[in-house]
Amino acid sequence: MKIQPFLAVLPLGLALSACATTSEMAAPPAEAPTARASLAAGDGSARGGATVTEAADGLHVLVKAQGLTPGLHAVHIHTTGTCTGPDFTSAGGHWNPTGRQHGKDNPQGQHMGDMPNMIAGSDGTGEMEYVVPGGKIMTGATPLLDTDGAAIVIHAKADDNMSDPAGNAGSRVACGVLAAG
Ligand SMILES: [Cu+2]
Repeated sequence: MKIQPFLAVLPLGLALSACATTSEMAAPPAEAPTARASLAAGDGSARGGATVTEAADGLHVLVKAQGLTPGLHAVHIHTTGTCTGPDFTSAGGHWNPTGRQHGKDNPQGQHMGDMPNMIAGSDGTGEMEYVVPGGKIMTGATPLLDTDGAAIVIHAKADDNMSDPAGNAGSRVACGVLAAG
């Protein structure tokens, strides 16, 4: 007598899980996780923004900047999500969860936070797009937004893509804290 209700429940449970799987497959893909930052200079004036979107191949980073001196500027993901002006040393070093040295041209490189230089035009605006291979925003072994977060930093000079730990890129002229959403 006690076995009968149990047997009656089992097929129902299977039916429910089959239903859930079917609706999961039919539903559109979940919205990709994103993180955004508003960039500001040491005096608080706006310097543009950054968007990070998680995809199968890694983190797609798009930085759109304004108010820069024309020429090349290093752009990095720094390891701490704190932007205290005017020097922004609060953002720490480059995001480097894999313990590498700096620079794509460094045999011991590179940091996950290393990205290509941005070219600012004569109007002071510039764009930089890059994919951080294997990066995740909130999940995995090396989440971008770990307990102390992360920041996007633009430097006064170009990154030489080699010198450890920071590419000889000079002072930090803009910073933005990355936040999910
Ligand atoms: Cu930097």
